[in-house]
Amino acid sequence: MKLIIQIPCLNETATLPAVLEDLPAHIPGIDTIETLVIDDGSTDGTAKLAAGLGVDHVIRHRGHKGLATAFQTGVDACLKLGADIIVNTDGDHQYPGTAIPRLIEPIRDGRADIVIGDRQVDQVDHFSGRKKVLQKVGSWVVRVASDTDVPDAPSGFRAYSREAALRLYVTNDFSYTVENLIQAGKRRLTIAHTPIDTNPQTRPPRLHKGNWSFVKQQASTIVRTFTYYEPLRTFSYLAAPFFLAGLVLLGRFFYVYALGNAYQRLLQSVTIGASLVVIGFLIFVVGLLADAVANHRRLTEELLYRVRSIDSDERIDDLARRLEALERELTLARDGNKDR
Ligand SMILES: Nc1nc2c(ncn2[C@@H]2O[C@H](COP(=O)(O)OP(=O)(O)O)[C@@H](O)[C@H]2O)c(=O)[nH]1
Ligand SMILES: [Mg+2]
Repeated sequence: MKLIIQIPCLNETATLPAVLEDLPAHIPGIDTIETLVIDDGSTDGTAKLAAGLGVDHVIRHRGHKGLATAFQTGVDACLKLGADIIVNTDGDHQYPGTAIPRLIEPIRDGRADIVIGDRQVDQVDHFSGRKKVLQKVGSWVVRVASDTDVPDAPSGFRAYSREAALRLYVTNDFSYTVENLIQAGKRRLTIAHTPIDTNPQTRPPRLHKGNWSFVKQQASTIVRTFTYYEPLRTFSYLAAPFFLAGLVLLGRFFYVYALGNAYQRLLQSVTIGASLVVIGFLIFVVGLLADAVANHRRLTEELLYRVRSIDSDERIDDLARRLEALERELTLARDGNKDR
């Protein structure tokens, strides 16, 4: 079994040595452990440092593309390099490399597709009270949206089986953590979690400017991803208040009308009620359209899975190489024949 530990980095020369130092050299049941640094256009020489420190694979984005893209670049590279298990950890030394053997255990033993390192947010000393509450509420929303029971949704310390890595694909530019979880939950992958301690903070988080921007971006990712997977439910929830309010107004009118009372007073509510019912109905129709789009997405996901499986299959690379060699030999033989 081959494990590749990937570390997306943006200007991490100060902490990368400590991160690498902590990584395990041997894990029972794992034959090979390799490291991969994805340098997302750093300006401090992170890629060079990584290569100098003996990182097995270094990929460099020419410009800065963001963490979600860097993560996906890493996963695709790991698949091509033949990883059976992929671990992601951060370059700021937030997560303990020494916990990796425990993190991958459920995947190695065939009990899970994904394992999330649970920082036990309550116990992180450098998180403010407000940040802890936000993290907890956020994780709860993700649990509901993804039908899973992960305690720490935005944790970047996680392990993926090859199958899970092939199944999941990040499409937003901001955060892979939440999108991957909702995709995984909706596609019924098995997600486990394991408690981890975190290292003392080495520098403030850079990914987002404060709690508010974090909440806004995560909320947008959650709503959009959830809508991709549950369009009809989402649009039915949106349509329901309009539809119900409209029905109440119309019902009241018909009730008064049926009793033979003075209904002229209520004519206005007929107009408003009918409009609300129509609006509710139109929102529902949009939901039907979104549902059709979602069905296409499902097919596209399946295609993507198969294409990526082929694309990262070493046997196919090997075949292509042998074919090339054969072609070369044939050309040589033909040229030789011509000369004679
Ligand atoms: N590729 C990439 N990585 C980033 C970016 N910002 C942060 N990172 C990396 O993502 C990881 C987590 O970033 P960090 O600033 O610690 O955010 P935190 O998750 O809030 O602690 C680290 O390994 C960073 O080097 C970015 O814009 N692009
Ligand atoms: Mg961090």
